[in-house]
Amino acid sequence: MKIESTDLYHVDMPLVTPFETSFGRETTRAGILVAVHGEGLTGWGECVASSGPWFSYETTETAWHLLRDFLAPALLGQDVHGPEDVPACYAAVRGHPMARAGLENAVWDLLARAAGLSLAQMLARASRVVPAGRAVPDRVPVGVSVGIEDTVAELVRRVAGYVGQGYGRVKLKIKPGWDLEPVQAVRARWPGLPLQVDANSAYTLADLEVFRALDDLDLLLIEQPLHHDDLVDHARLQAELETPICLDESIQSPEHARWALDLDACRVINIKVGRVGGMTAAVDIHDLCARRGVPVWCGGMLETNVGRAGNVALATLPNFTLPGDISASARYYYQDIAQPDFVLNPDSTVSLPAGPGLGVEVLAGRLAAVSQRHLRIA
Ligand code: OSB
Ligand code: MG
Repeated sequence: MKIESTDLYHVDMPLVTPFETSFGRETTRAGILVAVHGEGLTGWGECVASSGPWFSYETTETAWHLLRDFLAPALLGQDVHGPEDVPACYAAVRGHPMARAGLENAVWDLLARAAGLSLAQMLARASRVVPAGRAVPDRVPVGVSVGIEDTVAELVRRVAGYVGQGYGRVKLKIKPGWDLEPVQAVRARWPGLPLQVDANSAYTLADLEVFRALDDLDLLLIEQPLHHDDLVDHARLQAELETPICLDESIQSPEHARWALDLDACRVINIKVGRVGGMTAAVDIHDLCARRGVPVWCGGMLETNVGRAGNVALATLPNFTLPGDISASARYYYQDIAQPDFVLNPDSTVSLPAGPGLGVEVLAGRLAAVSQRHLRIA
């Protein structure tokens, strides 16, 4: 498949519910939609870099720069046989995994559509641990990630709303000053609820007492408690806790995943396809963890239905044994730029869309309405 052109769309979309983490509150979410064209077909990818360098150093501006000046030009005119040929086109580029993932994932969609396969089928073929003949699941287990609220009462009300909608697993964002009290309140109200917390790197080893107390609350995992770039202190903390530590920010490549497991810095990994540089690396991390008996789950970055469809497909791989941060479309945006929407099934799953590739179609009018700029690289 010869890559004939690439389109970049810088979007900004209002969130249905503002989302607050230890690094701040977001009321809108920026991103870059990437379209690659070849042989009359189009594939879509979503770059999840946000407006500021908070979750990672990447921003929509740095990703735009990388995509416009380095990544899309390197891919232009290339004859791509498999998605794994894409990272090879720009092997010399260091870092910037979210920018790379936006483009690589668009090629996955393009090649899946060309082959008449769903993305989930393509991913199963790429994995080295999926048994031959395994049927692709038609749904994946999901949960909801709940931001920091102004009061514990508001948090409990928010969680009650999601539990009422049918979410069977809840993740609470924590930060110093917003940890034991809200988590204990939610645990007291729902003693059997599968519950986990995410600190987004807001703590240090000096906070050991907070983690000892969280250790008693029967949590599924504690996500990214310490520095975003750290593995050593996470290993020290894991040695003190029964609850598995799950790394998010610290794992930006398959190599980071291997180092983290070798150090026992975590016992679960949150795989975000953007954070690790694309589907190829995501499958590699999935396979590594499967071989080592370490569960993984699919993280989210408040994606549109384009990114969400990719996450749902990824989460069909067999070692995604914990529910993903893949909530229903209505939890994020009033009007998504791609359709169909994802809805929550009564068993706290979302279903895979039908059709080849991602299984969602971008609506040009809706995309134009939320696009701040558009660039064609041809
Ligand atoms: O740390 O998992 C995170 C959103 C933005 C940045 C970081 C994170 C998140 C989420 C959102 O938790 C999960 C979702 O998309 O539902
Ligand atoms: Mg996280």
